[in-house]
Amino acid sequence: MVERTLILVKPDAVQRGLTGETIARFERRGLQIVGLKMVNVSSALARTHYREHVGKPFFKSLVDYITSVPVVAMVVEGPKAIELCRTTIGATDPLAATPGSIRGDFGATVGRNLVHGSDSARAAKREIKLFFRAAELHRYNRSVTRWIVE
Ligand code: DAT
Ligand code: MG
Repeated sequence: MVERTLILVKPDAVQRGLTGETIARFERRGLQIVGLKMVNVSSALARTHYREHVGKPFFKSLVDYITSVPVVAMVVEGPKAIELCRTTIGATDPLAATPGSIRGDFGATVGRNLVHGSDSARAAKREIKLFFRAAELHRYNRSVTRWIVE
């Protein structure tokens, strides 16, 4: 099942010069980047994007963090891309993230966990729309990619 998901290279990863490394992890997994740009996340966009966390004790610091430095937003496409990206990213708390995942290799604390990936088909659809217009997403011929689509 081919899916699309929203990935954000978050401020700490951008600041630490890990943008290329992060993008490469998804490419090497065999996923296709169909949209990519740098975005200054406004407070309004941050609050909408993270609306499920409104009211939690970390919400304000989460919004401050995601709006602090431009992020790199991308839409990634491939078979079961949502779950595949979540596995590539690793557990929310880098302490629990498997070594080999992005958070497991580069993260130390939950408040600076490097990457966002949508957690469901519903979330992916909503989040992609928040960050990209349809005209900013590009398909190209699947027959020249490495995917094997069941
Ligand atoms: P994920 O980013 O793995 O989907 P989430 O949706 O539960 O995790 O939370 C969104 C972000 O909020 C997460 O990447 C980091 C921050 N966060 C989550 N739980 C937290 C906590 N207990 N303390 C501080 N920040 C937290
Ligand atoms: Mg989440």
